[in-house]
Amino acid sequence: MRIFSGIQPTGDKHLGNWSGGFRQYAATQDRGDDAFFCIVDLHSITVEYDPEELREQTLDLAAMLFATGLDPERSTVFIQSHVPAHTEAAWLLGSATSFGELRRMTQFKDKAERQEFISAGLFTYPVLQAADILLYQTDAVPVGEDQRQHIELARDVAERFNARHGETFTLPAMIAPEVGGRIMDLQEPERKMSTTGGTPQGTVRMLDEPEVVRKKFKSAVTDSGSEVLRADDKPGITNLIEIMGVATGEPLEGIESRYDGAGYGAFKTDVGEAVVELLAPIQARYHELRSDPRELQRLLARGAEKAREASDPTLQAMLDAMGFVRSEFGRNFGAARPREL
Ligand code: ATP
Ligand code: LTN
Repeated sequence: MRIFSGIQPTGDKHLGNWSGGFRQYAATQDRGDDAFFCIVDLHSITVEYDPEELREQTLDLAAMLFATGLDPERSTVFIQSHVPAHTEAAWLLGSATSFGELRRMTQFKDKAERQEFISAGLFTYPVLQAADILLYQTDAVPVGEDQRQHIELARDVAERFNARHGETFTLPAMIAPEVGGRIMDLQEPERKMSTTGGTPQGTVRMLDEPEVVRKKFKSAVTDSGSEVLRADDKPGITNLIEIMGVATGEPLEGIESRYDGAGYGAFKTDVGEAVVELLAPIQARYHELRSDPRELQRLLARGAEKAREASDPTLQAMLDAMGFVRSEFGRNFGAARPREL
């Protein structure tokens, strides 16, 4: 099965990203899937950013992807801007995406509210995401729940393109984890944990020191009552039970019965401890990998080579189908070569 997912290099990565992203990516290897993981630096320039930070954070994220379990022998990890097919395909797919579809995207509306300068790139962001996915004839996209609307758009665009120009793309499906597809902010459990849109105290960063992690869990907001049980009117405690479940792998019912009568205080301390234990080996591997940027660059260059090979046939098929002149006299469109003369 062909898998593709993307992750932004800007904004420190957090426990939500691990639960909806990293953890799922590593699981694809155990299933023997053919998987591509892309550091989407071109998406990160759609909001205000610092170029020097982007460069550093791109390598930070590469180290984090390997530290959380991706094996460069089994998975392809690469940087989006190293594969020009992504930007070419995004332009082509823009003609198969409607203004109305893009205007309905909730991520655009949320992010636009926080920007003084709302870039055209922020608006067309989901078209580039569709290009990312469709170029690889992707069967399944592991993401968190917040990406559902974007994956559905990619599917709609693929269907429209196939109907207009003939079968070109596989229709991608989304895979979200059954538990932990939407980890909530520890201070404001009505919104998702996020370094770009959450509260600093309610967001557990992958690189937070153990003491910081413990403190964040101790001060997590809980709900009225004292039962450790999941319920719609207990978003705080429900979130903590889910976090305990994904950190330890224990079924949620087991956690609830184990903490029957224990009270919120003891439970919060234990969830904090479980997360500290989860993060410790990841942080150690991360620091080791990050200390050798040359090796990271080498692995990423190899990933880009594999990604170029895998995506080029789709780009060629798109160009053929859309009516561009295909010539035997050298390059006729960007980095593309004619498929057959
Ligand atoms: P942030 O909100 O912190 O800016 P993001 O969602 O915008 O993060 P990425 O870092 O690219 O951007 O996300 C990587 C993966 O993490 C995506 O698959 C996304 O769905 C998932 N993810 C992000 N936040 C959460 C969360 N709170 N719970 C579960 N999964 C999440
Ligand atoms: N929009 C996603 C990141 C992303 C992505 C992708 C995810 C860009 N391209 C392709 C899956 C597949 C986000 O904000 N998390």
